[in-house]
Amino acid sequence: MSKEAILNKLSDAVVNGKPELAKEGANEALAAKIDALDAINNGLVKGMSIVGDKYGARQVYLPQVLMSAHTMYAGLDILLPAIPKAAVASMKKCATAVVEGDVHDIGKNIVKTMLTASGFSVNDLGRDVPIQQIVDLAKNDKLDAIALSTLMTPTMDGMKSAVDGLVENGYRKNVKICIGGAPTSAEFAKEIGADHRDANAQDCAAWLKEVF
Ligand code: B12
Repeated sequence: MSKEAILNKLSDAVVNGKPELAKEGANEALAAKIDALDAINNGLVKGMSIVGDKYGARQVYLPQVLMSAHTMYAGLDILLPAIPKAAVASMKKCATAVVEGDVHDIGKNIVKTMLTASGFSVNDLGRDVPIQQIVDLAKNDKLDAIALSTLMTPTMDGMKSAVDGLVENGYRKNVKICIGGAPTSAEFAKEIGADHRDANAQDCAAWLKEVF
């Protein structure tokens, strides 16, 4: 099978939400000695970007996005370990988290997917994440960016506490803080001292790619 055919197979598998085909394509890519990062970027990620654009244009809906994300991760599980350490070390490090007190993580999972698809090394902390854990991890792991999510008004303060905690531990100037979720706004981001707010995951990934 040609390199192009394998890359198209990976992209189509993600667009159509076929995890078994993504695994098959990933193994074929490694067997054909295709560079793992190339197979990720020009195969899996190409497919996920197509789905992201269709989602933004309301041509596909949440279940398809989640199935495509699941498929991309099925391929990533095989290809990520094959990326040379040096290449991983050069990737910008980002963490995603739904702030303390909030269990709404579907949106955050799409943010995680779009950041991964944009070439970031993403450490997903999950949901209802204690603010201190976010603040400590940022400094200890020397993160380049943090993407915080909340869908509830009562838990928005957790985002301000995260920013304040990073000011206190002296790491604030080293990390970009992005926020999102329906109750948040660009004004709120400014008010709490975060760097950026976006309504959707793709725009956030695009903004972070631009700033780095
Ligand atoms: C699904 C859902 C649930 C599920 C969550 C399942 C899960 N694993 O996430 C369950 C049933 C568990 C749930 C529980 C509750 N829920 Co609820 N839930 C919803 C619902 C219907 C959909 C949210 C969703 O997933 N949308 C789909 C995703 C894809 O969209 P999204 O999250 O908005 O994400 C997109 C953008 O916002 C953005 N984004 C999101 N995060 C981020 C982060 C960054 C950095 C960026 C850039 C972008 C970004 O990008 C995403 C995709 O592009 C909303 C109503 C609504 N329509 O929003 C209510 C809602 C959020 N829930 C609400 C409430 C009150 C609750 C409960 C307290 C109810 C109760 N009394 O028990 C509990 C909360 C418990 C807790 N401690 O968190 C309220 C919040 C009101 C408020 N403003 O405070 C809402 C708005 C419903 C309502 N109208 O009252 N909920």
